[in-house]
Formats: sequence, C-alpha cells, structure tokens
Amino acid sequence: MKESNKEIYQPGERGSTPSATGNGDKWSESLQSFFELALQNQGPERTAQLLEDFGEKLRSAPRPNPKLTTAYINTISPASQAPYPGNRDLERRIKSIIRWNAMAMVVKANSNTNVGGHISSYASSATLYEVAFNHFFRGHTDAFPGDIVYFQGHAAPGMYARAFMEGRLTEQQLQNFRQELAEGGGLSSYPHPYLMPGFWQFPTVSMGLGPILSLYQARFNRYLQARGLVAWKEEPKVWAFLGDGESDEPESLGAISLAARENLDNIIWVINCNLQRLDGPVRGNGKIIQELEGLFRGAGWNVIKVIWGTDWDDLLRRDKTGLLIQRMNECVDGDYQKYIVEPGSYTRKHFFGKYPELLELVNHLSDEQISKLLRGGHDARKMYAAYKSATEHKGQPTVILAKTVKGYGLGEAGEGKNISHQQKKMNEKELREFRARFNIPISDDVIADTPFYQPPADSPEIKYLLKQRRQLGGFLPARIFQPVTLDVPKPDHFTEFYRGSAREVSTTMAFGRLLSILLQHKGISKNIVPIIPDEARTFGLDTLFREIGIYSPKGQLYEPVDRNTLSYYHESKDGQILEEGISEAGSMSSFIAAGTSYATHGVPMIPFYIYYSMFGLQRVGDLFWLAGDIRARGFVLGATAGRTTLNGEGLQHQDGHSVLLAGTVPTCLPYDPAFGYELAVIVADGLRRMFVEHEDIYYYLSLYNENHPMPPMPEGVEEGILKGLYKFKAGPMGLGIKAHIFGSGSIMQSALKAQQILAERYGVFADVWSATSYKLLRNDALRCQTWNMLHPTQPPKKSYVEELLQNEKGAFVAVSDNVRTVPDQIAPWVPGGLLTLGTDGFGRSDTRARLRRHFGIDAESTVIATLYALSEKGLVKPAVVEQAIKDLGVNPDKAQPQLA
Ligand SMILES: Cc1ncc(C[n+]2csc(CCOP(=O)(O)OP(=O)(O)O)c2C)c(N)n1
Ligand SMILES: [Mg+2]
Repeated sequence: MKESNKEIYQPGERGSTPSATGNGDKWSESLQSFFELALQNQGPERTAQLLEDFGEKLRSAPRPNPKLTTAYINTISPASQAPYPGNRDLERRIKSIIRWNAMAMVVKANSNTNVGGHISSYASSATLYEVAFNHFFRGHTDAFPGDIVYFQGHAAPGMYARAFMEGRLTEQQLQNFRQELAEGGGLSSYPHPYLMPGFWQFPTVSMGLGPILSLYQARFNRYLQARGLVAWKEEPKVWAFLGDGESDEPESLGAISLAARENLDNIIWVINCNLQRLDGPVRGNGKIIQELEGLFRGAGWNVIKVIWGTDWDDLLRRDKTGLLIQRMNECVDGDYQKYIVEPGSYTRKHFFGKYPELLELVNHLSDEQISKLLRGGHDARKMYAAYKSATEHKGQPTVILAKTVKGYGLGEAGEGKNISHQQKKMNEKELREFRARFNIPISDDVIADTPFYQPPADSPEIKYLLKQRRQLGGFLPARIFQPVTLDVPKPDHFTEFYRGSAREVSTTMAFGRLLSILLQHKGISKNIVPIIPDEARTFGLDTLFREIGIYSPKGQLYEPVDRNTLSYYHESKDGQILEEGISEAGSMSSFIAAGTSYATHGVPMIPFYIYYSMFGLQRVGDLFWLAGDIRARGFVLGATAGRTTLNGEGLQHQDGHSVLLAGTVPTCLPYDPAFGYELAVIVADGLRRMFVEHEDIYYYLSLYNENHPMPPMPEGVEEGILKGLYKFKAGPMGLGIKAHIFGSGSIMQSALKAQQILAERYGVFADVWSATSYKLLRNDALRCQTWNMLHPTQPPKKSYVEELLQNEKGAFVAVSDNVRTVPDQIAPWVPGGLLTLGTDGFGRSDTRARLRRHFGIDAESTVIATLYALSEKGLVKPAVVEQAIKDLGVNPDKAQPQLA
C-alpha cells in the first residue's frame, strides 16, 4: 500500500492533478469543453442536472473524499422521474377527505374537552402517506408478513381518518379520539399497541425511538433470514416516517451507520422536512435538508431529496443563468418559511427579486400562482418517483428528504406559522376555507360542528381506495398474527440448579450456565437471541462466541487474533449472538425487535439481553417503557447489580435502583434473585408464561458478580419465589425473641450472617426470608386493597404477603443492595411495619466490606437494625442495641450517605 502511494504521489507532483494514467490535464480539458458545450446547447438547468446525475454515479464509486451535499434541488431529475401510475384526481379527492376527517377529529375532541391532538403534522405529510398507501405499503397476507411501517406519532389522526374511510374504524371511535375511557371506547392519542393491539404495531411518539427501532428491526429481519428462521419469497420493507425536528434526537441519527455497514437496503426512511418543530424552525439559519443530506451520505446512505414540486421543473428548465439554483442554495430555512406565510408578492420581491433575471423568469405568473408553487413533498408525482427509486435501490439504505409545509392547507389557521404545531381548534371561517380548499361536500348549516365526511360505499373514491389496498395485500397498520406456542423446557429440566453447588459462584455465572442449558434445549434453542453490548467477557459469556457464533452479515473476513483459543471471537453469517458493541439503545432496540417477533413475523424469539445494569434502565429507560407498550417478551438481565456488590467501579457504575425503575414499567416483572435455583424457577416460569400462555410481559432480573455457595432449593418454595417472598431459612427454635430478615440478591449473605450473630450473641431467633420481588408483592397487595375498598361489606381479601406473614411474630427488617424504596414497597402490609436498610446515595470505590458498612447493609448493621426494630416494639431494651453497636464496632456517628 505504502509503496504504491509513493508511486502516485511523488513529492514533486504535489499540487498537480494526480492521475494513474498521467494525463490528468487532458481529462480536465475535455470535461471543461464538455461543460461549455452542454451549457451552450442545453442551458444551465439541464447542465446542472447532468452534472448531478454524474455526481450521483460518482458517489457510488469508491473514492477518498466524497462531496457530501448536492445543490438544493431534487435528486431525481424530471427526465429520470418514473411516470405516475395511479388516478391522481381520485387520489387527491381521497386525500382531501382524509385531511378533513383528520382535522375534524382533533377539532371535535377539543371543542368540548382539553384532550389535545395535532392537525398540522399530518397536514404536512398527507401526500407522503397517501402515495405510499396507494402504491407501496404491502399488507399482511398468508404468504407475506407485510411491510413494517413506523408512522410518525403526531400524524396518527391521518391514519385513523384513513382507516375510517377503509371501513375499519367507526364514526363513534373517531368521535372519541383521545377519549379511550369514554363509553364505547376511543382511539389512543398515538400509536400504542398496548392500547390498540389489533391496530398499531410500533409505538413512535417518543421521538427518536421509532427511527432507532426501525434500523434494528430491519437488521433483525436479516438476522432471521440468515438463521433460516423465516423464508420469505419477498423481503418486507421497513419504512420509518420521521419529523425533521425529530432528527435532533441522538437516537434518530446515532445508529444510521449500522444500516449502511450492513447494507440494509430493506429500510427506507422518509423525513418530513416541513422545516419546523414545535417552537419554531428546525434550522432557521441553515438548511435542515442539506445538513441531513451530508450526514446520511457521509454515513453511506442513498439520499433522495424531494424539494420542489413539478411547477418548479419549468422554471428550472427555462433558467439559463444558473441563478435560480444559486438563489435556492443561498436562502436559509427561515427565508423559506417566510415565503409560506407571506403572499406571492413577497416571494416575488424577496426570492425572485434578488436577481432581475429571476424576476423575468416568473413574469408570466400571478402572485397567487407564485404562492402556489408546490414544495416537493406535496407533489404525488415527485413522491412516487422517490419511493419507486428507493424501493428499487440495492445495497444501501435510503433516506428521502421531503420538503413540505407544516399545517399545509390550514391557511390563516396556522399554515407554516410557528404556532402551527399546537393548533387544535379552528373557527368557522377557517373551517369554511379549509372546506373550500379541499372541496369537501359539507353544507354551511352543519360546518360549525365539523362533521366527519364518508363517501358512499359505491363511490369512486371508496372503490378506488379499497382496490389499491387489495392489490397491495390488505390494510395497514394492522397487528395480525397467529400465536405460536414453543416447546419450552419443563421445570425438571433445571434440577442441576435445584441441587445447588458447594462451589462458590455468582448469580451471573449461574445465569451463564442456565443460558447454555437453554441453548441445548431442542424446543427453544433456535429461538434464543443472546444480546450483549460488548460485555460478554465481563459476564463470563465469551465461551458462547465459538459455540453459537456472533451474527455478522459479512461472516468473518479476517482471521481473529485469538483463533487458537477455545472461545475465540467467532463471527459468522448465521451467528446467533447479537454483539451490539457499546450501544445500550441499539441493544434494547434489538431486544424489542426480537421480543416482538412473535407478532411482527409470527416467529416467537426469546431475547436474553444482558448488560451492565447501571447502563440499562437509567440510560435508555424510555425504550424499556416502549417495550411494555409494544408488548415485547423476553428477559433483560441487569448484571453487575448492587451498589456495593460491584465495588471498585464507583459512583457512575454502581446500581442500586434499576430494579425499582423496572417496577415502574407496567408489564415488566422485576426480580432480584439471591440463588441459582431462584433464577432457574423464574426463567422456567417466564418461558411458560410468555411462550406457552402468550402473556405480553417481560422480565427484569438483577444479576450479581459476588461468588458464594449456591444452596439447594428448599421444598415447596417455587410459588414463593415467583410471587416475591418465601421463608428461606427459619431461625433456631426456642424461647428466644423472634424477628424476621428479608434479604435479596447478594445481600442475602448479610442476612444469613446476621441471623447467626443474632442467635449466638443476642438470643434473637430470626427467620431469613428471600425477597425475590417486592414489586410483585406490592401489586398483589394493591389489587386486594382496591377490591376491599370498593366492596366494603364483603369479607376482605388478603394479599399474599399479608397471608404469609399474618402469624409471624416479632420485628421485620429488610436488607438489600438497592435503595430502601425497593423493600419499602410492601411496608404497609407487613404486620407491625418494616424497617428497611439499603444503599441510598451515591456509590464509592472501595472494598465490599467497607462499602456495606458505609451504607449500613452488612451483617453487623443488619443485627443492629433488627435489635432496634425489636426495641421499638419493647421486645428488647434500648441498652441492648447500644451495647450491640459497641460490640460490633459500628460508629454511631458515622457520616450518613449523602442525601438531598
Ligand atoms: C422525546 C420527545 N420529546 C418531545 C416531544 C414533544 N413533541 C412532540 S412533537 C414535537 C415537535 C415535532 O417536530 P418534528 O419532528 O419536526 O415533527 P413535525 O410535527 O414538524 O412533522 C415535540 C417537541 C416528544 N413527543 N418526544
Ligand atoms: Mg417538522
């Protein structure tokens, strides 16, 4: 390499045109004369287009320094634009009716409630969607899983209005937009599969999540094919519709290089560039389309800009000076927004008027005609050509940057205005204008009620709309699937865990063993998807590299440096592991793609996503929330859990609250197991619930890295493990004072040691309980409490925790490596109250022993807490507690963990 470079770039040649053939100047001259000839004969517009076309070819050829942005004109020239195959007139009528109903839905809902909604986002994107609905989106059929479409959340009214026209939603449902608890039910504000499970497939409204999910979904589709789990005759396309403001979210652009790297030509992004977000312009002082073009091109995407509508083709063709493109290039988005809200005379003066030649170019147009010069995203012909080109493009993902007007058609009510996003109401005058502009047959006497309009079933509009959908396989969005049951391992498959082991291991190691057993189980081995963001070695899972391989669409093009070791870094085309690199958001997106594969593809997959717990929920919590909404199934494993168990890494690594955060996701079951057998019981039951009973839940499991002996499973504790609490080790029987210690995770070891000290030194006979899930105990208790409250004269129901503890005497103490709020969750139902110990406050780097003393969760602190709880009940004297503090060497005036 170095040698050949030397040959080409001889020192003396610097500055001259380097060329492999040595006749660079001749080429340059030829190009120059070609350029001049083209300019003379074809005019500047055509010449510019020719150069663009050459540029396009050049871009796909490898070269060291690609030019990342092109002129501010459409990527597809009029000459290479595919002709429009549909009935444009009818499609326009259909679109107008959908526009009206989408607007009416929001206006109606807000005429007598304050439920909100958005008019202007769909108003700007109606053409983007309608062209795709009429000509591109393929629905679910027996032979085809359907294209996967991420609709922009704020455009939901448009999707409802279309489904209404398709006869899939009733007027009553439209009437109840955003009033889901109203009689007869309503429509959810945004795409929420949890709320409308037969309709929506992919939640999108938390901006940035739809985009990143779509990338990993497209990648997961390839993974399923590579592993032979699906065999599609045609591959589904993944479409994602984004706002231009949304592109500012790190999740939106953070993973685009993945799509290019893995040649995901099954994904198409459509960014609705209306140049506005909620408060104002996305890039008032620049051009968002140009900025995005550079970013995507740089990342290796195929970029199609749709900036100008057909009306502009003529102007561009007639401009022989090149000034029109120059003017287009020099205006910033702030200017372009002004041209929308001001009359045509303003655009004439300020846009065209900058150069006399351009003024002349529009002499034949009235001000009104100037004001109606369309942006590309409102021109079905331009959008069709872009979609066609995108769907046929090979080897790269495609992004379409479509320029539109926010609030298009709202006129004075908000078209292109900064307040447009928030517009939810329209007065009668504005409604009349809207009706006239889109020619909706609604009479004056009812217009103030904004009635919905539905053409008769035999109208050309309805017939056409249904015919197009039939041809494309069916309606969309629609969440359609047949549940497939997996042959999951029965509980007796895990006897090895129930027997325990004298060898000291951590729950993380136990999980590694469990996973390898599952990977050998015939019924589910293929369905397992291990997902790891670059921590496999930390968790001892690197042996899986060789055993099941790391998925890579390119296979392994190099010999790995550790090829001669047992667990070498083995990439392969059909590898099973998704090794995500350092991207928790990407990993969680893969978890969601895999965890919803049962619905998206009718192929249940079982993701096990294992990661550094601190960098999970608190980092990408919104994706965990979405995993609930989208009804994902699977296991997430927060490894290296515990604010003191992970000891040396300090404040930013030590997690003592993920299990609490996991509990906030309604469909997530958080567990904090202490032993290998607990883990096995939970995973076995989870497999049954999710893949046999088809429950839309997922599991959060804390895993620790502290080694300790794994005891055998006591008799009959399975139910308690699953419900959240069981007696693990009763204290010595006798006349001593009774107490109870709830332990979880690694800190169970403190509880057990405390039990011993209490018995030996203080005559307190404590039972040790394993608390596997405080959240599940609490949920059960809350259910009973609410029922009792609403059925006051009937015999009260008792929750599991109340029943379990009702006959237990003495004081109750809970200790864990989490913040105290975790065990506090059940305090109201513990007889006589619960004293909790935990790791509130920031972590520190130190030894486990010192950290546990610092937070007051070691065995000695647990002894003191138990004695104190007993003294509060008058069961021991305060002096005994004081003596214990001295005996056990605890500093009574030690600094408290810092709390605000
Ligand atoms: C993560 C997130 N932050 C904030 C919001 C609130 N929000 C809703 S829409 C919007 C502006 C959207 O602008 P853009 O993406 O350009 O979409 P447009 O409506 O213009 O098509 C904002 C800030 C949100 N939905 N999600
Ligand atoms: Mg926008």
